[in-house]
Amino acid sequence: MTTTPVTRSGYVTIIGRPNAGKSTLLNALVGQKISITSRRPQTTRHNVAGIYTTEVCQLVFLDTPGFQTQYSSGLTKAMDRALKNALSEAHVVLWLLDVLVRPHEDEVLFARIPPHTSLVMALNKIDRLDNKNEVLDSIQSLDQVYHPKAIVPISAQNKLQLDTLIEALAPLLPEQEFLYPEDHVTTSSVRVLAAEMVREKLFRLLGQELPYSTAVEIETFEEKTTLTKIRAVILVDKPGQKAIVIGKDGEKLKEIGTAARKDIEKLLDRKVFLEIWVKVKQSWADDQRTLERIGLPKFD
Ligand SMILES: Nc1nc2c(ncn2[C@@H]2O[C@H](COP(=O)(O)OP(=O)(O)OP(=O)(O)O)[C@@H](O)[C@H]2O)c(=O)[nH]1
Ligand SMILES: [Mg+2]
Repeated sequence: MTTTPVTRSGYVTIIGRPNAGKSTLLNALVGQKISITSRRPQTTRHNVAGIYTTEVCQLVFLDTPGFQTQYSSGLTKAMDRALKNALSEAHVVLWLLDVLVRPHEDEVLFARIPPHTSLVMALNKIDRLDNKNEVLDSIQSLDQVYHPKAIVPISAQNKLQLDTLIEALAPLLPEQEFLYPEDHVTTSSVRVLAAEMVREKLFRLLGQELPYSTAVEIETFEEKTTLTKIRAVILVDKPGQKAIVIGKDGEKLKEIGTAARKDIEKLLDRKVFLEIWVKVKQSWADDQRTLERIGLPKFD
């Protein structure tokens, strides 16, 4: 007689402060870039699902915008709504902390975790520690304050201890059939992923010069026989910002376009023709319709 093995499946919502490494972790787990990352805080704006499947379990990780209370605009409210939605789906909450950053605002974030969910904490960037024993003190104090099911020191960037993290998370998921087909790695559409790749290059190539209020919309996405033709629009708030994005003789925009095209080609595994325009749209970050078009949920 053969018995079917018990399968577990569910949502693991990754929360934490901006820059903790949430998106880097998601990409490391699924082995593909599906969530954009950068040195600047507040890179992620909406929830991205990354699916990790083994023979007996499927963990659906939800990457969320970093939690902050410093800024407030239509955009940050929509980002906060995205975090709330992801928390309401969670079977397990994975709270990611930068091992080198002293906590603040953490009680506020902790209070957002729904009471019925299991909490696991991960201390990221251990590759940057000189003395590995330092992490033991942090583990002890976090354990006393938050009583999580587990605390795992990891390095998302160097893929250290990710198996240990999966082993801590998997038993906390409900016994049920897989939620998604086994070969799926994300639920994001290619259109959304393409827009995100462009936004990542903006973050990376403009650095501190990048105006916070920048968004990317895909206007057309056409699958031709030999290539995919994409027309993207970068939205900025003011004419001066348009000049920054375009750069001298259009050099900056060209660099952004080339880098983004390469990433999109890797993602789609085919040739891409990418055309990018920059448009000034004042106060787009407070405009409900624009926010919805770039994939953010409604806010009140
Ligand atoms: N040294 C080191 N750097 C890391 C590690 N994980 C992430 N980083 C870096 O930390 C920065 C922020 O990473 P992200 O993954 O964008 O952080 P995030 O938590 O998604 O940030 P937001 O989307 O802004 O909330 C990037 O420069 C990463 O390369 C790690 O394990 N070690
Ligand atoms: Mg992120």
